[in-house]
Order: sequence, then C-alpha cells, then structure tokens
Amino acid sequence: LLIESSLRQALARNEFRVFYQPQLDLASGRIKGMEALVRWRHPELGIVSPARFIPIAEETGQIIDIGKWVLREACRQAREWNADAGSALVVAVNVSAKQFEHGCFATQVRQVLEETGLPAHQLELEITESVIMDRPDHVVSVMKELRELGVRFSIDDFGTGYSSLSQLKRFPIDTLKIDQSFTRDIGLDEGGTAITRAVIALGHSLRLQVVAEGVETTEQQRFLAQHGCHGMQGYLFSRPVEPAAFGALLSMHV
Ligand code: G
Ligand code: G
Ligand code: MN
Ligand code: NA
Repeated sequence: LLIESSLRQALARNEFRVFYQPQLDLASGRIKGMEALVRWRHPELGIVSPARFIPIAEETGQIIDIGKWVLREACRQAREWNADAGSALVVAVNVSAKQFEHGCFATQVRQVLEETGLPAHQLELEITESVIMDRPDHVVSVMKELRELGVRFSIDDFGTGYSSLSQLKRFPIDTLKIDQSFTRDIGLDEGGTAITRAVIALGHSLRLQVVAEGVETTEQQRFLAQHGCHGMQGYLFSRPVEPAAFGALLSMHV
C-alpha cells in the first residue's frame, strides 16, 4: 500500500533511475549494446526492484508514463554515449504489454527518437512472449509500424512463455534472448543445456541474433561461443550499473 501511494509521486519527485547492463559480442569480446533496467530510489524504502513495482504500475496504468520516461532517458543516454565514443551501441528497453496496448505507443516511440536524436536502429524493444500472445494482431501491426522506422525487437526470456513457433514467424523479430534459467543449466542439466543449444540453432536458421542472459561463469561463456551464440549479458562481465560506471566501462572496452 505504501508502495502504491508513493509510486504515484515517484516520477514527479524524480526518484527513478536507469541502470545499464552491457551486452557483449561473443566473437569480439566488445560491448555492442546495453539493456536499460529501471530502479526506484524510494526515500524510505531505499532501492525498490522493478520486479516489485512494475506489476503495480501495470495494474494502475502508471506504467504508461513510467515506461515513456525510461524510454526517453535510455535513448537520450545512448545517443550521448554514442556521440562521445563515436560508437553505435544499441540500447535495449523492456516494454510491458500495457504499453503496447496503449493506442499511442508507436507515436510515443517515434516522438522519443525525434526528441533524442537516437537513430531508430540503435533502439531495441524487448518484449516477452506473453506480450505477443496477448493481442497478436494488434501487436504485429504496431511492431511493423515501428520496424519500418528501423526499430529492432527482441524476445525476452525466450523459451519460458507459451508462444508457438508458427505465431512467432509472423512477428518482425531481430533477436532471441535466452532466459537465464537455461543459461544457468549449461553443463549442469542435460535438458537445459539441450534447450540452450536448440535456441541458438533456431536463431541461426531463422537468421536471428541470439543473446544469452544471466551468464555468470567462463564455462557458460565458452559453451555459448562454441555453439555460435552471438551475444551475452550477465554478472560474469558486469551487473547492471549506474550511468557513470557504465561510461567508465565503455571507455575501457569499446
Ligand atoms: O534488473 P532487475 O532485476 O531489477 O529487473 C527485474 C525485472 O524488471 C526484469 O524482468 C526486467 O525485465 C523488469 N524491468 C526492468 N526495467 C524495466 C522497465 O523499464 N520496464 C519494464 N516493463 N520492465 C522492466
Ligand atoms: O526479465 P529480464 O530478462 O529483463 O530481467 C533481467 C534481470 O536479470 C534483471 O533483474 C537483471 O538484474 C538480472 N540479471 C542480469 N544478469 C544476471 C546474472 O548474471 N545473474 C542473475 N542471477 N541475474 C542477472
Ligand atoms: Mn529484459
Ligand atoms: Na530475460
């Protein structure tokens, strides 16, 4: 209850922060992009995890404004880093079903890209299988509209949802993100290892990029590289960090 009432003021009080987790290209070892992950610095509760407040924000509808703020901040920051470093990092932003359902989502994204000057192909929107299966016809039309601008799409937590492969084929997707539950199983559990290998192979045959999440060990990294996974994210290289720390990482690794 405390969370619900203070969430209403959090945007106006400037309590949200965006952290960034680097995404590495497995072949070159270079940073090719970053995932934006929102944090809430509550005056009394301290840092509140999005796992706690995003579901509430979705229920109350506040996710529309919070999501737009995160999107603008992430695009602004990506544009600034790319200008400073002469790089072309792609920023990945998580999007809720509620944002997609909202009639103006494509317009909002277009506005944010114009305002911030980030090239559309340097923005990747992360959606889950449930976003897609929620209202497939509506979602596919919004995705196609944004895809025409150059915006990229990834499927987050791939393999944990209920989307069918025949459905997925209809959507303009660029990247599959292997869920961290599968990454964790590499070398430990036969089933999980087989799923990871299968998702990478699926990505290759559909000409999609494959990015593994939750990479924590060099064994996992080696396995993924050997099987032709394109990218990785995880504590092995870096946790999600605040912008200043990410800027420092960039100056060493790009
Ligand atoms: O980084 P972390 O443990 O805190 O993220 C927890 C969950 O919150 C993850 O599932 C992540 O996708 C989600 N999340 C983080 N930032 C955002 C955001 O800006 N929008 C949405 N919709 N979800 C987010
Ligand atoms: O649902 P989504 O994939 O967007 O959520 C990403 C979540 O995973 C975030 O909460 C992020 O902080 C967390 N995360 C990122 N890298 C690792 C990792 O290597 N190990 C674990 N356990 N969590 C991670
Ligand atoms: Mn994500
Ligand atoms: Na995920």
